[in-house]
Amino acid sequence: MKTLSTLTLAIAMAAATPFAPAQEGGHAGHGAHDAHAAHASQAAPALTDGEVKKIDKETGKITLRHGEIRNLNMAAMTMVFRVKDAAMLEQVNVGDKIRFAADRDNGAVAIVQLEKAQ
Ligand SMILES: [Cu+2]
Repeated sequence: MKTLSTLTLAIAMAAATPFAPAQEGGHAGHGAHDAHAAHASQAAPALTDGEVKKIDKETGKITLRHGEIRNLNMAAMTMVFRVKDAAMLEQVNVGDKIRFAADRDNGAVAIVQLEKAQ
């Protein structure tokens, strides 16, 4: 069962891959990002504590060990998230303690807010 769902996911991701290469070479010009400028006025889900385990800038994904995410009904675990804005990945490093908000974005879970924990 686990193997099957993993395989299905792999196929789904492979099918979606044409997205990623379109970004190659497009990473110039990332200047000074103010980590706090992204605090939007929209009502965001409550922040969850996490720790960065891995960052994949190529695919816009981040692996987090996270606490309970109440708005997603998700228990604490380590998992890979997609980030809504790739610039979020520039703000953190592996090993950082963070606070983040994840929500469903077109049916898939994505990190919609990310900040370093102080
Ligand atoms: Cu999770």
